[in-house]
Amino acid sequence: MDTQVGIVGAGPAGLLLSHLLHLQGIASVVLERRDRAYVEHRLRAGVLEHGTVQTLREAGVGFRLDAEGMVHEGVELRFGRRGHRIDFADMVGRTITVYGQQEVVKDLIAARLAAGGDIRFDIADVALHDLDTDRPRIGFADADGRPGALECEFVVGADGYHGVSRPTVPAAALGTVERAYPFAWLGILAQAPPSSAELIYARHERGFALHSMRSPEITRMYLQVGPEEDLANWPDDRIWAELHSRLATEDGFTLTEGPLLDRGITPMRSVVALPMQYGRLFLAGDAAHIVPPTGAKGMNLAVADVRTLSQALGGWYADRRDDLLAAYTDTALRRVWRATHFSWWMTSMLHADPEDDAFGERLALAQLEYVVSSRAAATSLAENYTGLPYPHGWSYR
Ligand code: FAS
Ligand code: PHB
Repeated sequence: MDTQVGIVGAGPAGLLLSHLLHLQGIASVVLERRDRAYVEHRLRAGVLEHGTVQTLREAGVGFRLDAEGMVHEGVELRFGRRGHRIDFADMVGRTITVYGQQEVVKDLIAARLAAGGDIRFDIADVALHDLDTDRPRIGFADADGRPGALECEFVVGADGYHGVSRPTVPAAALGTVERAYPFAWLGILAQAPPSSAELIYARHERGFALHSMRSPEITRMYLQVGPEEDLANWPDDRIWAELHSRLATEDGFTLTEGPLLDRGITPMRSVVALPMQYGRLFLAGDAAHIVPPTGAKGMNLAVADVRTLSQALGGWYADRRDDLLAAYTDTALRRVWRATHFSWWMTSMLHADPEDDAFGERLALAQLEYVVSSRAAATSLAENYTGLPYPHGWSYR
């Protein structure tokens, strides 16, 4: 046997799992198709739930996060050209931290390599074999194109929505439930100081806009666009004009512009794989589920999956327990479906649905009015957005 756990994918899910297994004395190898620079600079999520921050701290990889992350005690919902703050700290006593996903990836790679971890970049042609036996195998070509294979005891597919793991499972053994949303997000990264201390989620008749950030010098923003929108249709001045329009308020909110450092369009979809395991293969993170980014849940769900899976694998290696492994899908999906519903709810409330009628528009506005005028409704948003508490008794040691 070459290693105990073979992990496909060096994103947050694969890297955190490898680290949590290492803390339990369990060996793993991470196989990543891209190079290190790519995965450490790929622009993705920006908001860490309360529990994600705690998990990274407890696992000893939260030092830079604590030094550089921006702790936020609330967010603003903006509609009808007026802002309404949802105060997380007051309502649920929890916060979020703004810290780019690529920074989490850098911290995890550094921790694994410092501990002598085995992360192999530029790996091609990954293929999974014998998943329904107790000696699953991963075939691949290494960075020099030489054929290789890893014989493991478990394989974890942490290779994202477009990875090879989920499609390897026989169709009869795994299905997906999906929802495609009739819009996408155009995201930009601007060299400009944020125009607000906290995130602003804005509903506007022209479409949704989100003001976020990465540092006191870098603003991250998004615009709702059509599902098939072409980035070529969006020169800088059109992007800024649309952001100004959708974020404008009666009291004269001003948006600071700056050179664009990055731009991209992300489709909006929800997908959940059922089940999240097959034989000795376990799926974690985007390989198992995708949520629209409106609820800032994608990366946080990946962390939650890995907390559950690392504890289940730890139980197997420590006491040959297989109950936690057998329960992985059910345990993970409780949180996945809660986050999927919340992401759908936030998306429906804040986006101008082109397929909706005037009735639908009024329903969304009524929901927004209720959330900003009812402590009970605002508390529900706060507890979901900051992340529901994890089940008690988790430990990776
Ligand atoms: P990832 O996709 O991060 O990592 C999978 C890794 O597997 C990648 O490094 C990939 O290169 C590798 N891989 C794939 N196939 C492979 C193969 N065959 N062999 C070897 N390696 C392979 N979430 C939010 O919460 N907020 C956001 O704003 C947000 N924005 C996003 C923008 C974009 C463009 C995308 C695609 C996603 C966004 N997400 C966002 C969701 C995102 O953050 C994911 O939830 C998060 O990356 C999940 O982490 P992983 O499951 O580790 O998957
Ligand atoms: C981000 O900062 O990238 C971000 C924040 C909140 C979201 C989505 C993305 O809901």
